[in-house]
Amino acid sequence: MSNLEQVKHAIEVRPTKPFTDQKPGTSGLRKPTKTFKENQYFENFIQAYFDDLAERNKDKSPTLIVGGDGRHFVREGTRIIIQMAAANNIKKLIIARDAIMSTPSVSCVIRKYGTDGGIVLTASHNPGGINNDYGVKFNIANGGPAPEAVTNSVYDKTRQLTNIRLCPTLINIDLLTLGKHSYEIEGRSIPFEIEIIDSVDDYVQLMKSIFDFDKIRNLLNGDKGKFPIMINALSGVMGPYVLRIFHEELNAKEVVTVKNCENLEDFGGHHPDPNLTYAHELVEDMQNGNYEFGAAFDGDGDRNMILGKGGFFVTPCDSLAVLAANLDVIPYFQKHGVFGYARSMPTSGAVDRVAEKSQKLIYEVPTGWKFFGNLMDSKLISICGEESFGTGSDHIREKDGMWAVLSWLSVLANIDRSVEKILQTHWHTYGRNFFTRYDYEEINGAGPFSMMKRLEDMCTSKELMNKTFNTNYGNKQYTVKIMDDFSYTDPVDGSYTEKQGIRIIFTDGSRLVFRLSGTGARGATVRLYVDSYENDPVTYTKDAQEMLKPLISLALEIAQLKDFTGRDKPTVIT
Ligand code: VG1
Ligand code: CO
Repeated sequence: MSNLEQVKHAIEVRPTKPFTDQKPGTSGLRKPTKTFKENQYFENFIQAYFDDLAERNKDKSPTLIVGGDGRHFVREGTRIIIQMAAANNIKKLIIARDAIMSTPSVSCVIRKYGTDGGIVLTASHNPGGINNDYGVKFNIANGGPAPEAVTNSVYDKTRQLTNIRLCPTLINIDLLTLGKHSYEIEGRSIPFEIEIIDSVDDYVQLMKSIFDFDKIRNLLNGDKGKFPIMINALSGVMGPYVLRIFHEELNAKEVVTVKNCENLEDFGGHHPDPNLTYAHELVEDMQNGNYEFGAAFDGDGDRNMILGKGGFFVTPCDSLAVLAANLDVIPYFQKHGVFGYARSMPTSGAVDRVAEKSQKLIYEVPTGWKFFGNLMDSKLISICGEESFGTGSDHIREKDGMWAVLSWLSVLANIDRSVEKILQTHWHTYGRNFFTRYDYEEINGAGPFSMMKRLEDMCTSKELMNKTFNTNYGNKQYTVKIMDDFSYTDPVDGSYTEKQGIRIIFTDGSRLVFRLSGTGARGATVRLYVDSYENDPVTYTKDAQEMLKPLISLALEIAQLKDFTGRDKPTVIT
């Protein structure tokens, strides 16, 4: 279905004032929703992106994907992008039905349709609604988040912007009906095209080409009996994907209980971050022991949390390691082979053990999925992950919550029907990395910055080198081997990124990491990461918080965290 309107739409050049604070963080630009809606803040950022895109595509009119996680202002934002794209020489926009598309799905369709990139309207795990957060993320032609060279260049443009360009008469576009439309724009030699697609279809097709759906169906309700599971979408974007895959494709309505699968503009008040604190509903549901497996996703569907029976928690670091060790049960990897692995710097070294044993390469990159793209494009890695509940592979260039869940179900179908047993076996083979993350969210004032500055100075002065700390826990002692501010040189394009977090590495291999979050929209969030390796099997059943107590107290002491932040306990413990 294609229709060419006969009216010509005029381009308006509207004056605007530049903003100084449109610097994208770890994953796009995130601000309070109200900030985006006021004073053409959103329009300015989009215009700067189009200006940058024009510079990169001198001989070409780009085609882009547009979609968002359904939060407040995603649909309106999409309509603004339509008006602006038409006036900025964009050839075509491919838009998800109702403008709703998960982040992994955007990556999937950028690659499938071979477009020049995409715009994702999401603040991901940040809460949504008029009183919460909004965000904009740009993806490039490989389907992944724009690298810093691009986001820095867009940022430069935001600070010089004087005009925005739009076609104000391009209104009432039907975003609900699949089809193609074409519009004549004054002063343009080619028409402007819009195509509305069903992104769930494209994504499901990709999943069916990766996994053995028959085997997963058989796990859930087959010859070995029923395997009840619980999936909670936290009212984010994943609802339609969950219902389609579990209830339709896998035909497992009877054994797959779903919650919060209706996508709501304020996520039903949920903080759509799948961790033990914000997804406590899933934790409680699992604790009743009726489900063998549980999973939750974040607002835009790229994160996942995996739980076993009784609420047994799989840390994202272990999830990455277990999947890395068992990729050969998944048809996609049987066909394409497994290259190396990668993790973000704060992620525990569990996957490193798997790499060592299987003699594969392992890369350590700064926090943020954009750093994995080059490694995947160059076939250096097949799977990668972050401690922040992100796991993914080279099937796309974003982390992928549903992919992680289907990977886990594949492992459960092939290796052992118990999540906990899979972990125990894994630890007995590789040893166990105990890991925790403490988040101190939304701190006002300069404290967190002063704290980080002091830690940076301690790296420079090397004052902690070889220093031994006694702790109040038995006779546990730690001696500092390395203290530095993490930097990274991309092995593919040589790009250099610095100041990515303070690391303190002790002689026994334990690590402390301190970072400031780059995704918060108000105040500063301090993250403390603790990682410690044990290979004595009596420890494997121990509680991570108990095991890590000496290191945590040492971290708080070294950083003088309470003095700088005024907080005596974290907002979230993972
Ligand atoms: C956080 C996580 C990081 C993740 C990023 C985007 O960043 O730590 O691992 O890649 O969020 O995830 P920061 O800078 O706040 O620590 V998502 O799902 O919110 O796009
Ligand atoms: Co996300």
